[in-house]
Parts: sequence; structure tokens; C-alpha cells
Amino acid sequence: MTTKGFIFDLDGVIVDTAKYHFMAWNDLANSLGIAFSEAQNEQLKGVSRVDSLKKILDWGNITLTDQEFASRMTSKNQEYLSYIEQMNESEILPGVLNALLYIQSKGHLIGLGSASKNARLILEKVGLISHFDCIIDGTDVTRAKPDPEVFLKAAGALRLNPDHCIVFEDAAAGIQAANAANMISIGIGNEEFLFEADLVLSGMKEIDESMIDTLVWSNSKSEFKKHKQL
Ligand code: B16
Ligand code: MG
Repeated sequence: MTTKGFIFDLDGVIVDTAKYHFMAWNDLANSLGIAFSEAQNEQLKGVSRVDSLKKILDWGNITLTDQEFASRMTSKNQEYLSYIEQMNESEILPGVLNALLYIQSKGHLIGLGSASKNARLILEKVGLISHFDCIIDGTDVTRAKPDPEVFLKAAGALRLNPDHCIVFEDAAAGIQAANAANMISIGIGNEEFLFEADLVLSGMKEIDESMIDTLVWSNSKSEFKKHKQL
């Protein structure tokens, strides 16, 4: 049997760090006199730190000097890290650990493909780092999702053909990146936003062993889609 690579996004798939990003961005926005809502925070999911700050400044119609921009990014990250420091395994989203253990028990490989520069620290905090055969994060890529770079690098680090990889993602841009890499794309969240995915699940808790078996036995994206229609 061909070895498969299961590549996971971090925020929104393995843990819900969006709430911590929200608190830190909200404090930053308020200190600049910009109103910031949870709906706006949704638009920052999967978006890099620098692009997130650019969007918030656009919403508030504010321009900062390069120096001020850099210092705001640093303070946002410091506040975010103070929340991450408190994280533990209770924050792993339901279904994640069982899926990782089953994939490993079958001899397949596990990778991370995240935009976050704090991904390693978060995986350590929740006690999952040892389950990952490779970690590709915001420190390893130059092009943000929907560019497929992060997932192609993960496939390369796992020494697997991209066709043999399956991506789990909660952001539309991440699904587009997986599709561009010719990987099976599994959307985690709302079908309304993730309609480009090969399959959408409401959460990782919906993944069971038979679904993982189906993913393992599908030799390509098109084969998986055909199986899904049966
Ligand atoms: P950091 P993911 C993304 O994680 C988050 O969804 C996004 O909100 C955040 O801005 C980005 O990471 C960068 O995070 O500030 O920690 O480098 O969904 O790609 O795992
Ligand atoms: Mg995400």
C-alpha cells in the first residue's frame, strides 16, 4: 500500500487559537481607536500576521510608519503569546487525537501546514508535537495560502508525492492552496465558505476510522471524488 501524508492546518483544525488572536487584535485595534468585531476576526483566519495588521489598519483608515507598524506587530504577538503560554492538552479540538493515533497506527505520515510563526510552540503546549513527522509553518514559507507552497513543502519534507497527500483546512484560502497542490482537500467548518473542498466536515470529530481508510485507499483526488459520489 502507498504511504499517505495527512497534512493538518493548525488554527481552526487542531486547536481554536482564533479566540486568542481575536483578544490580541481587539486590544490593538481599540488602542488605535478602530472598532473590531468577531466577524472581522473571521476574515483574518489563515491570514499571516503582517497581512492581518494591514487589513485592520485599512478597516480603520489608518496609516502607520514602518517603525510603528513593526512595534504594533510585536506587541500584538507578545499579548497573543501570553495566552498561548496558558494552553494545555484540554484545548485540542475533539476528534484530533484519535485521528492522529489511527493514522500513525496504520503507518501513514503526519504533517503540519500552518501560516502561524508560533506553530511549534502551540503544538508543544498542547502536547502534540511528537505526533508530527514534519512541521511547515509561517517561518518556512514566503508565499501565503492560497499559494500551495506550504503544502508542497510539507509533502517534500515527508518525501511524498503531493498526489498522495490529504489536507485538512478551515480557511477557504487553505482549501484553494490544497487544490492547487493537487491534494485531496477536506474542509473543516462551514460548507458555505468551504465549497471548493473535496469534502466538508463540521469538525474533526466527524472523522472516523472508515473515513481515514477511504482516504488511504483513494489514489488520487479524482478517485476520492468518484468514491464520494457512490
Ligand atoms: P501568527 P493557521 C493562522 O493559523 C491563523 O488562522 C491566523 O489568524 C494568524 O494570523 C496566522 O496563523 C499567523 O499567526 O501570528 O501566530 O504567526 O490557520 O494557518 O494555522
Ligand atoms: Mg486555520
